[in-house]
Amino acid sequence: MSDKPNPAAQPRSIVILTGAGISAESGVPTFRGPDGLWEGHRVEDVATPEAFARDPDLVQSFYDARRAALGGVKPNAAHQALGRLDAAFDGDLLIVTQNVDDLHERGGARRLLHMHGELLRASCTVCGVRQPAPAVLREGAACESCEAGGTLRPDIVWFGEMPHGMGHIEAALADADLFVSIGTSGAVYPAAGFVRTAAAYGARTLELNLEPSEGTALFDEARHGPATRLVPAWADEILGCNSPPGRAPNPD
Ligand code: BV8
Repeated sequence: MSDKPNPAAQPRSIVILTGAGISAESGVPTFRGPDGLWEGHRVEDVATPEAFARDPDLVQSFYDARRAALGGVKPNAAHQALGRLDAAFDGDLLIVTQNVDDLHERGGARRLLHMHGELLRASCTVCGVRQPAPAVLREGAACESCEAGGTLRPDIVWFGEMPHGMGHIEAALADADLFVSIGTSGAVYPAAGFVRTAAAYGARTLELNLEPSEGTALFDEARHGPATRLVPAWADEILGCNSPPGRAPNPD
């Protein structure tokens, strides 16, 4: 039996996992839309080291286009609600995002970890140092830190590559008494397994998603609808501004 206090009342340590669904209402395409294509590409053709080795131009152009598109999108009410929660919640909080856009930062999140990398960063193909990305990588950009004249690739974790920050994430999951998954299909590991890890350490688990994810049965509770409606309401619950759905507000 977990010795953690009932987090439904007031969690003291929260881990939040977000996926493409939290940015969908900002106009950023999700990965597994109805046509199964991702901005006109098969994932295997643009999001693997083999694809990059086979056709670096195609892969660099794909990420250059997505980097350029960031200028045309803005954080939505869900990003802003997590920014508000981050500023006001005085317990431990870690927002782990699978997303590579910068909408969480622009929405005010600070305690944030991009486990799949960031569109606005690049890494050196020789020394591996992660650094700010120039607007365009396709024409070839030199690494700013190594003498070996390494060229830059997108700082994106492709399939088959190790996600960033796994030690930090695992420690946070072990300590969490509440794990919340927002806007992710639960299709990609190791992120899709975080709910099991958190539950095994005694955390309460909550899914906020447009529709049931592949792992929805693993959650103690699931609420389905658009993130811009569910996330602000949930953040207000945590900050004590309103009661969870289905429960009468506290009489006193
Ligand atoms: C690794 C690049 C080793 C970034 C991405 C067989 C079984 C199990 C695992 C594997 C297997 N074979 C291979 C693997 C491992 C593999 C994997 O999981 N493959 C899957 C396909 C089976 N994983 C890896 O290779 C990972 N690395 O395993 O390394 C390792 C690991 C740990 C420790 C040691 C060694 C690397 C994975 C990262 C790959 N990179 N993309 C980029 O270009 O952007 S993954 C890609 O999918 C994105 O990063 C994205 O984050 C991720 C998950 O997608 P979602 O974010 O969930 O998006 P999706 O479209 O799927 O779903 C959106 C959801 O939002 C939907 O549910 C929808 O209903 C909802 N939604 C939509 N609108 C809204 C909404 N919700 C709320 N409101 C709305 N308005």
